[in-house]
Amino acid sequence: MTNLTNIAQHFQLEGEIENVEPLGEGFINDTFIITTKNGGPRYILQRKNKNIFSPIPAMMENIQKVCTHIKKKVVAAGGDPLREAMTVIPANDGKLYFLDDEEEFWAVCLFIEDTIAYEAAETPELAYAGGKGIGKFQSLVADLKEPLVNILPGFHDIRYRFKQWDEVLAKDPVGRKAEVSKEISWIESRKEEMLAFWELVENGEIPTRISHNDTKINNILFDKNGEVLCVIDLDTVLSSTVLNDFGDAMRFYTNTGLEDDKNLDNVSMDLEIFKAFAKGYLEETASFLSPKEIDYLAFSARYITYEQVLRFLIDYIDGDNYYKTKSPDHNLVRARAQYKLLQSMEDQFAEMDSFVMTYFSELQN
Ligand code: GN1
Ligand code: MG
Repeated sequence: MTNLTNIAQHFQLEGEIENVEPLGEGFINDTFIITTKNGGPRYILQRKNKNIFSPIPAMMENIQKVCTHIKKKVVAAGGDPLREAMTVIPANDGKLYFLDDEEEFWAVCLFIEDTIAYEAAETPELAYAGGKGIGKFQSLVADLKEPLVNILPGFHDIRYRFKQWDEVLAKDPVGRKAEVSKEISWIESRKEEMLAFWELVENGEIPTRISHNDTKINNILFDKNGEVLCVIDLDTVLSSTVLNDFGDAMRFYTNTGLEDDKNLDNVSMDLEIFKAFAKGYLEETASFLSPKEIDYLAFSARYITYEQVLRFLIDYIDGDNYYKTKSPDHNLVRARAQYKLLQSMEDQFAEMDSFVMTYFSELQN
């Protein structure tokens, strides 16, 4: 077994290590918290998933570029750069990661104390604050001109996902395809409208900007007054469309049930939460988003939720190689629950869209 203290010792930590313990249940990386003796700083240690993010050193450079850029702005605004931005802690050799004997990549960042991370957007107020947080993150990085390396080719690119889809269906490696014919038809019947949207990104009608790409609510730290302090988990920062961030947040925030709810009656889209997040988000971004981005803002919720149904189904048919799962049908349960959410978004789409359009024009006046 990996000796976590030994791994942690390879980083430039302040103080002596007291212990290293598991933290949270990410689907992709393994996360630990390092405590140092005599009340010294705490740190987050992560084993980064090299099968997904590739190459890890470039991912860490991307993260560092974004953090450095945000820190400069926080300082200029009189804020605290150690609390309002993530701080990457380099290894003893100055690299942003440590490669162990088993060829696993590890990285450390400072743990920000006295913050709250929510698991669900329980109130419109919280959703509004979350919308402001993601909007502000996007506006802080909007003028970051240094290019980021694309360490996740095709991440929210539906054309790429359809390629994976066709391949996995053709192979059917574990014989699960026959039992999911209904689910396959959910995907096939919406293919064209999803590709039509993505074409606008491909041909530049929807611009490419720096986006976070994993905007669930627990990737934002709030302070004790309910204000957004800092956006974390920057593994997926990419140059893509910022609509990914709005859409992914809506997939997460508005769900009245769980991402893997077995009881589909629990799952639907909460329109009030949608409106509250959209309000906060637009207040921070209306000044720089293009008309086309506004046109497709509400649709992005459907796009990302559809993509998530597709990704869970691909992984199910593939035999569960991507997401961590807790039962053999976990990915299928997730796909069904996300599909229920997608249907609820489709049913309420006219209201979602008209809210975005109306609030955006109010902000223009
Ligand atoms: C993964 O590991 P986590 O929970 O941060 C995934 C997201 C999915 C999410 C589903 C790199 O994020 O894209 O939306 O699971 N991240 C990656 O909950 O694939
Ligand atoms: Mg993540």
